Amino acid sequence: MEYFKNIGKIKYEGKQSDNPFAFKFYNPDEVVAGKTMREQLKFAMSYWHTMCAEGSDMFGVGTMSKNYGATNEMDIAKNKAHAAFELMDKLDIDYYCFHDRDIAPEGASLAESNARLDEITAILKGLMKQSGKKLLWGTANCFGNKRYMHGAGTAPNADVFAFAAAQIKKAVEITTELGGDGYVFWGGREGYETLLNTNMALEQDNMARLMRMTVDYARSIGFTGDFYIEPKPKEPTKHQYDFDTATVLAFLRKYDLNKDFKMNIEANHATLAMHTFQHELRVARDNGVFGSIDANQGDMCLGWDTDQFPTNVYDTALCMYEVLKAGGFTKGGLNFDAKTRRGSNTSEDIFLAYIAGMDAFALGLRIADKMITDGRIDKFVAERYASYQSGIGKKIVDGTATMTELEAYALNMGDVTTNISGKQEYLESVLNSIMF
Ligand code: XLS
Ligand code: CA
Ligand code: CA
Repeated sequence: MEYFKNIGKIKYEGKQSDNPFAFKFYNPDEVVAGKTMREQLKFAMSYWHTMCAEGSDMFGVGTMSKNYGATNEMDIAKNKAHAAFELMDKLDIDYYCFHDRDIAPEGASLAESNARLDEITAILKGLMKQSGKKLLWGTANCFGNKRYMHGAGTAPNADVFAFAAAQIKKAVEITTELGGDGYVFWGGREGYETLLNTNMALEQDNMARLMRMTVDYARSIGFTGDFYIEPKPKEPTKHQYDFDTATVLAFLRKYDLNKDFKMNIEANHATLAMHTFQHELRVARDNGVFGSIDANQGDMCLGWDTDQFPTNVYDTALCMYEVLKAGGFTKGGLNFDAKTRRGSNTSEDIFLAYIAGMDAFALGLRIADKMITDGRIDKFVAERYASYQSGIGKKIVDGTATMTELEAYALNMGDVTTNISGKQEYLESVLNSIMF
């Protein structure tokens, strides 16, 4: 059965093409910065937005159907799996990501939910074998069901914690069964609405306990992928514990989990935390925890998580600059955690949205490579810090300078006589000249 009948395989046609169903910048086999674009970008499809989300919001019902011609919920799930692989094949996407509840609907009991997961996992495994597609990461949806209204790992009720642990155990098992390269923790409802009812210390200790148990269990059953935490400052809770990369790093270090986890950085979550996407990536890179990316963008005029397909090429260029500087992806990749707008309600729109996002990242990669070979920006930054390469600066960096020595140096100097311009506007124009 073919689900997207009027759409064929999307091919690269180059930027002169006006065929909406063609890539203009993403040429999978072209080598950019030493690897093929396919290897550099490692695109993934998000099962939840692409295969499941029907466009509902808090003011209205869905505008698209994701039933794939079936009526019974397990038949829908089966058809969905086949449709997902057709879509990935047509878009030439090699990876996918899912929550447990995206692939199989929750049953009346945990045992039934698990049996449903086994049934769909077997189908996905077969489809992966046929197509060569891979699982970038799996995760558990520990936020949608009402039992998680006060959180999962950070719930005040130990029974909820136990249920979440059981759900995560199964999600880790199916991720392992499918050869997943990663397992994600996203905070879901792990945060709080008011400190008047919250024991923040216990909640965070418990979250760390759950993460430690998950890592130990996953390794014991042969999971060799990476673990990720995905920072987000707010939504659904007022305050999410995994606020941003810096906050998550402090948490991981406190609980001695920093060897086990890397970051999954989402663009829209960065801007919700009042950071740029590049900032979050830089913090991760500088601290050796850069892992994977949820590619999307927010809306400058809206303060919530709109999960739009990424089309802003400045952002994708600066993102790919960080990725290249980090040495490229290892087990991570670019997962389109993005959905079409509610008004873009046809399956053609989904294809057009992926093409737009993939082309925006392909452009970003091409520009990032040019930024690095052009060298003006890197050279400027290196020269800006040149005073740390000799004399007193070198002593500071080497850790041999003392306060007394620095005082003597400053007294002798009188005052600082040279302070070179930061040239922000010039650098922004350099970036434009590289881009256009
Ligand atoms: C929600 C998150 C979520 C994670 C996976 O805002 O982006 O979709 O990526 O649970
Ligand atoms: Ca995400
Ligand atoms: Ca998001």
